[in-house]
Amino acid sequence: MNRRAFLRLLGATTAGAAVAPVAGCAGPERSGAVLTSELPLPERFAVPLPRPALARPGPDGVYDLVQRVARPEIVPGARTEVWGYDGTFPGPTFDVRRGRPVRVRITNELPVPTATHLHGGVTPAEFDGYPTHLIVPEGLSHARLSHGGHETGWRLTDRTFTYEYPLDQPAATLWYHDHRMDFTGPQVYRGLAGLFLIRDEIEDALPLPRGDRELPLVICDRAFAADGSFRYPSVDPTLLHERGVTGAYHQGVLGDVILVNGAPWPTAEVARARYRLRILNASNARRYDLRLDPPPPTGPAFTQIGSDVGLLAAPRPLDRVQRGTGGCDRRLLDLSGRDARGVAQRARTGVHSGRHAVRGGADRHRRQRRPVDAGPRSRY
Ligand SMILES: [Cu+2]
Repeated sequence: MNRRAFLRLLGATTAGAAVAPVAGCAGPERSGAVLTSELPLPERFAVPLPRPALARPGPDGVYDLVQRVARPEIVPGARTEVWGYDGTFPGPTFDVRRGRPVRVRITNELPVPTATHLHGGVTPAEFDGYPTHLIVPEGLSHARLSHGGHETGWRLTDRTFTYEYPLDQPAATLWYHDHRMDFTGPQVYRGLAGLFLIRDEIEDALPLPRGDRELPLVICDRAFAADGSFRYPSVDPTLLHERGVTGAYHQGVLGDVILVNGAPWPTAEVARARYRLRILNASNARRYDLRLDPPPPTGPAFTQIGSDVGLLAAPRPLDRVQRGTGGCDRRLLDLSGRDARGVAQRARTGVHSGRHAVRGGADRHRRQRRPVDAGPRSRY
């Protein structure tokens, strides 16, 4: 095993520990509460790291995604109901180019209304996936929907809607996810999230690892019920009427199983070479502290090259990667790891304001931010 190495993500838990904000966003961070699994926890490093499928446009150039129920085997020996884009969790990865607009036709075959928001996308309001612009599945009458007391401003579309993304913005690692008013947290928890990668000529010109050396890592924690389903403390498990969570979970839900690309504590065999890691923290509330174990003897483990607004002006060496779930670029990181040996997560817990995660609604991350033009970027 001289030439190979393994990339693994550990996940021990120290419940209830408050963690200071890393940087940037205002607002207190508080701990969520841990929800424990009723299933025996899966063995660590027993399953290979999956790579999410690639989204592909149809003959008419439109990306067609159907939101539907699926029952994959996430924990070996059990079936878990997920609500996924194309029935997958995470959803298919978009790999698209700056300046080439894409259309994404979402058809909702789930039992609940949905909205899809491209996080970090510079998108016209019409296609932004506002929490109040819902795609309503067949058979669900508009009148039956609970609107949580908000009576105006709703826009309901039957069954299918085509989002148009101009992509007039620099290369960046973005993600798309459900955004339904009051139900974003539980609907993302059930699987409605995926990566959206924008590339451009500036990035093309950089000597970055590509192809197999570019690894998407969608990290999230989940808890499992005895029947294999995701455990979540919704007041109304149908997610049709009453919003909110029970008891101790108002500040966020922490699961006790760490999933990467939808697999529990997976392992990936990697070359002793640099990799580009596209990291998304898709957790409800958990923060991560990622490090190489053992740390490399010669300098920092990682080089940060970008965030969800694009590439940085210059690479930034990092010994560890801390990812939270709040606004700014806390969920997403684009980095290049050196001689990857293993990634250990000294897990800590913590939460952002909880509004986006638990209640949906007027989350602060959703506001549009103009991408920063990071200036000269050809230094590495
Ligand atoms: Cu978002």
